[in-house]
Amino acid sequence: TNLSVFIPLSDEKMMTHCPLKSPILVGPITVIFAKLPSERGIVKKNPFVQSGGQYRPPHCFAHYKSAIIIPHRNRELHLRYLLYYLHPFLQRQQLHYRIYVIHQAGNGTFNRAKLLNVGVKEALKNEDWDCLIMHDVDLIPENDYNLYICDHRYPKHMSSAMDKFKYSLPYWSYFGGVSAVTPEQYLRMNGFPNTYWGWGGEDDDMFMRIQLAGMTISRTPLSLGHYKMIPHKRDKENQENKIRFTLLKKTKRTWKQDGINSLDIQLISVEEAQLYTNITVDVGGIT
Ligand code: UDH
Ligand code: NGS
Repeated sequence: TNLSVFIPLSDEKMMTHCPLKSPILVGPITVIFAKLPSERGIVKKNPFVQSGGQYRPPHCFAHYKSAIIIPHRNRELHLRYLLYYLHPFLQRQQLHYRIYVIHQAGNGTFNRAKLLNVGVKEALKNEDWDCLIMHDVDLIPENDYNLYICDHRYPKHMSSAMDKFKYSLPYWSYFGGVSAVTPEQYLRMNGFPNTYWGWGGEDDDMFMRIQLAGMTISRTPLSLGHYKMIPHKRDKENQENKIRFTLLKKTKRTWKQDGINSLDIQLISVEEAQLYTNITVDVGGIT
């Protein structure tokens, strides 16, 4: 007798890969900063986002795994708007993703690039991400064809058309705002500099190290790399870095010593909030 019985496959075994091109993209998005969304409201709108701000498409295997890394201090309202827009945006791209907010502890001078180094290091402890996306908190993407995935040839500059620069580039080698590197590209350029305190220059240093490491950049086409910046004033502890031009002149000599291989910080806490992983770090100060 034939004893074979019907064994139902678990959901996971039945699951196939997501389509190569997500069928639920909408293209241009209207971004407005009217009434501030509540955190509860955002959670309610994103029921499939798991603790720590992680998401996997529930009905198919994602092709790409991206970590979104946001340097942050004292920009709670910006963060709220970004989360409100970014979670649904990334879900429409059918990505496996997680949002990391890297919070600089204390009131010392801000250090964006060092916080990004911390974010990369911590994110890679969680998961073998194939793409690391560095994301300023005040930039909201306006087109979901701007895919939050890496270019495996070169580091990718994504915020190529910001509203404050009239939807074009301020200068050709601009690498600020939002960018994407693979872990391999990141290691090859020795990560980012730890030595830029205050505003300006660290993104130009990143651009230089990419070239010094024998790479170049790729860029999201200007027609898709549209971002709206949340208007704001200069932050208190992020004054213009007066020595940035001196530092940039030395990058060629310093990049191999200053970077992920010399990162020195005190991790204060790692908490899984509902909408993001909250990493607080003491990055020290100017020495
Ligand atoms: N950031 C914070 N808190 C701070 C400073 C910076 O969260 O106190 C983060 C945040 O993610 C921000 C990013 O670091 O988007 C870059 O900071 P920034 O101050 O350089 O960014 P932005 O270009 O503002 O938005 C510059 C101040 C306006 C000066 C105009 C000079 N042309
Ligand atoms: C350049 C800065 C960059 C900065 C860019 C845009 O001059 O760090 O302006 O700035 N480089 C140096 O200062 C060496 S913005 O208009 O967004 O304030 O990202």
